[in-house]
Amino acid sequence: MDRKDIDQESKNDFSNRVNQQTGRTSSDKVITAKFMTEDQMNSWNNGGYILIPGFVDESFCDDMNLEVLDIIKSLVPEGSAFSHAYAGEGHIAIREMKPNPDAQTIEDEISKLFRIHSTGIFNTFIKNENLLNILEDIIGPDIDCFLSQFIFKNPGAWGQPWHQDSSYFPFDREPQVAAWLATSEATLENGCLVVLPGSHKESLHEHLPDDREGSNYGYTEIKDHDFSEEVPMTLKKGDLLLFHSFLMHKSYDNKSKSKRSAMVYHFAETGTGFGEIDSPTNEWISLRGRGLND
Ligand SMILES: O=C(O)CCC(=O)C(=O)O
Repeated sequence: MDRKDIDQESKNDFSNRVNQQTGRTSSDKVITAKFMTEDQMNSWNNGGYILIPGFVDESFCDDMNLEVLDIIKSLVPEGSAFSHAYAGEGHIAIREMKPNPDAQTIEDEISKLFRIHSTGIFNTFIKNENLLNILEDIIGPDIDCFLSQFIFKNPGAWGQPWHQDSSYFPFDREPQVAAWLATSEATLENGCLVVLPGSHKESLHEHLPDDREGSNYGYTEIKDHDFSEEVPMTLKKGDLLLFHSFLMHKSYDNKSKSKRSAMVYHFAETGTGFGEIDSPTNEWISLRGRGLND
């Protein structure tokens, strides 16, 4: 499929589906915490996110950045025909809709690689006990990881507009929790994440298609809100940001000359209902609690 074929109509269809959930609300509070610090609990309850500096070593991030290249190279062998998406061995890679003019290799053209949390180092990360402890305080004792994506954010790549992740998750309970691991430094210039603290207490807003010509398929945007209180999350390599699936967030464009990479996971309570058809990018893996005995 050519880049031009992801047209306005398919973007409108996507946003219509997303908006069937407009108005849904979620609980915002952790009342008793077994593992979180008081500061973490306040940050979650008031802001909708928790920042954990230096959660993993830089070398762990370097290993992730290398392992992701192996997957891309096996998914897209040299000389492969152009495609908007590549799928194989359970993984799905999506090309950047706005091409990087300096691209030399296929990974310079890839936007995101989905469904890698059952593999290698990406699977090791989600078994981290410190991570699971905090998730237990938020989600409860039965925890699944259902979605993962490595975001390459190549030079020139556009940021993702303001959105709430739950607009992508038509589930029967909430919240879900995102874990956004900076595998490179994330700066104002290279496209760090930006959050609107406290917005997780609001309902799901209407998400309209991202109207920038050449924006990635699946990008939608909240337009009925004041974002003047936005807070950029400039992170060092190895820092982890956990956030509520109703938190409004976006990311800046990458105006730098290097990649701004991140490994992003989403967690939910085991047994969460996803309706009749689950998204092809989801894969439910139990990590703690009753799902381990099924
Ligand atoms: O990392 C980015 O640039 C955007 C990520 C994001 O908004 C998301 O994963 O929901």
